[in-house]
Amino acid sequence: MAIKIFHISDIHIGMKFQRYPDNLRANLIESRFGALRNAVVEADRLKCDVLAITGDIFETIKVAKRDVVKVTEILGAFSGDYIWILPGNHDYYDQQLQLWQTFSDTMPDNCVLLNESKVYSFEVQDIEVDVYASPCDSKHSKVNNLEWIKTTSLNKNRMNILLAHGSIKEISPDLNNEYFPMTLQELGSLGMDLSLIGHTHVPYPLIQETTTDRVYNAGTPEPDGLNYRFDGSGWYIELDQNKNIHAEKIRLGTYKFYDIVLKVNDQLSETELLKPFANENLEKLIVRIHLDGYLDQDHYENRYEVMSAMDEKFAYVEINEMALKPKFTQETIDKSFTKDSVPYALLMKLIDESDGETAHLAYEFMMEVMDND
Ligand SMILES: [Mn+2]
Repeated sequence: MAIKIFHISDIHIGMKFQRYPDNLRANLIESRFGALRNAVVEADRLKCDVLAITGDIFETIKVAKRDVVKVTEILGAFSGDYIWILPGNHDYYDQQLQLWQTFSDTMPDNCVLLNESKVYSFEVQDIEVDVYASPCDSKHSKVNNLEWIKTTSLNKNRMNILLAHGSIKEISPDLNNEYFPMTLQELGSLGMDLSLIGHTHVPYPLIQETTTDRVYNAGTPEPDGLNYRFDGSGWYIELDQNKNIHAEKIRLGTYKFYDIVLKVNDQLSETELLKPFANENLEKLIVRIHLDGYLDQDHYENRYEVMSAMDEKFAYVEINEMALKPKFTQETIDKSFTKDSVPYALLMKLIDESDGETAHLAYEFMMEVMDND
């Protein structure tokens, strides 16, 4: 006997993607619903008993009502026993909020809104389960919501599962400690059989499969910006009656973001530009490439032609060529300096005796000094 849980988080329905062109923006907005749909499909395929969502399903407490209804409709397709919904810091719980009223009014019967900090008891596959829910009640908090658990004694005969939302010191950027900060050590000390956490968009642990970890951060199921370089994913987790665990990361996302520096040398070609994206579906990539390096004169002159050929290959591409420079040759030196000058002698020596880059820096420096005269 085992409980099978599908764990997702941070879907951020209602994210707007303002910086992208209309067509793509609409697709990115829709892809977040798509990721939720994919999660339901995967959870059913894996015959999961529970779909656990650990916060920030919605981008904001002011999310459009039709988006809330669309979410509850998607959740309605899940055929497992329970959907556990935890409010996060972006979609925190307040009974006055239209968001959670609409959600409660339209959510499927197997859905349980974990809006109170307390133990919720369930029976799943004949296994008794205590869910320790730590929902957020605000956007920011300097303290996490785990204190009440530290003073509660766990019933070790039951399966103890924590659902919480907030940053985890060891894995999340939270410089000002304002997102319900927790630590892995603190989570470990609670003695839970399983801790399901949301907030950090990068999944934890950063491995594909494990039989030892007890703390999971779901990550986002759909990548949401250039600073996110992973696939969108969720966790499939099995817990048997002896509390043995097995978890596997399941890919859910459609789009992927790349923000990369590409070092080029002498030549710029389509093949060169596409090299970092081998094995990817280019049509679903949103890409920013910072080109850096020196190009042969003719390649430098043709760079825009090669760069613009990328436009139709990706869902979206931006190429920054600020750090791209034409390679200089002896002819360039001949043109710039007279043969008996000091710069001429120095550059010729550097070309002979150093790597190209040093000669280049010296050349640029000299041109700069001359410009300033
Ligand atoms: Mn959050």
